Amino acid sequence: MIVLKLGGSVITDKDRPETLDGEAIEGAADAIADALRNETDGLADGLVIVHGGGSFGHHNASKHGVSTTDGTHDAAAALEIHGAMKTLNQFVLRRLLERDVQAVPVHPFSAAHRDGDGELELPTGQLETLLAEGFVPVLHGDMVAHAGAGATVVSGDELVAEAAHNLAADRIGLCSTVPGVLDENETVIDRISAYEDVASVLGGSDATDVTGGMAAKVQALLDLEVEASIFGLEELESFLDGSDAGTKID
Ligand code: IP8
Repeated sequence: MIVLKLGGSVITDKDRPETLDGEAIEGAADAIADALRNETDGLADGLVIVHGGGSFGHHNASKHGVSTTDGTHDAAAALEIHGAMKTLNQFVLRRLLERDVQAVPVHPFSAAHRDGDGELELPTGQLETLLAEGFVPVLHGDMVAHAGAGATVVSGDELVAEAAHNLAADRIGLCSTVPGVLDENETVIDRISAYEDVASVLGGSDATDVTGGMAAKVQALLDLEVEASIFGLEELESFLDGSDAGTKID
C-alpha cells in the first residue's frame, strides 16, 4: 500500500490566493489513473492520497494566527480554514473521478484530533474499510480538535506520517515542486539516512507555510520505519511504477 502526498505548492499557484495549477493537477491525476489502471507494483493493496494546502488554507490560517501549535476557539475561523481546504479537495477529487479513479474524501477535521501533548491521533478503521472496498481515500491538510488549544492546523505531512505508520504502508511518496532534496550545488541527493548528513543544506519554505518546509519533511520521514521518496511531478509515474524517484529517505 502506498501513501502519496501531493504537495500544495505542486497543485496550486502558491503565490496567488486560492488559485489552482491546472496543468500540474491534471498531470498528477493522469499519472495516478495510469498507475491504478496498470496495477503497478505496490498498488495492489491500494493507495491513500493526501494533499497539502498551497494557496488554499495557509493564508486563512495566517490571517487567524493559527498554526499546528497555536490554536483557535473561534469556530468561524476554523470553518474558514477548513472550508478553503475542502474546496481544494473537491478540485482534486473531481480531476481523479474524471479519470475513473474511485477517489473519496476523508476530512481530517471530522476524523482526527491532537491530545494535550499535540500528538496527532488518526483512527484507521475508516481508511482500512475504504481501501478494502476499493476506494482511494483522499485526505488533506486541515484543522483538528486539539486538547487544551481549541483547534489547530494539521499538515498533510503529519497526516502522511500518521496514516503510513498506522496502516503499515509499504512506501511513502512526497510529490514536491523540487526534484528531490537538493545539496549546496542544487544536485538531487539520492539517499538520506540521517538528518545530520543534510542539516546544513536544508532551509525553510520561501512562501507562507504555517507547517514548515523541507527540513520538517525530512525529519518526519526519517522518524518513520516506512521507506519514503521526495520527487518532482515529472517523476510521479516512476515512483508509482516502483522505480527510483528523487531522494530516497530510509
Ligand atoms: O500544506 C496545511 O497543509 P500543508 C493545511 O500540507 C492548512 O501544510 C489548513 C493550512
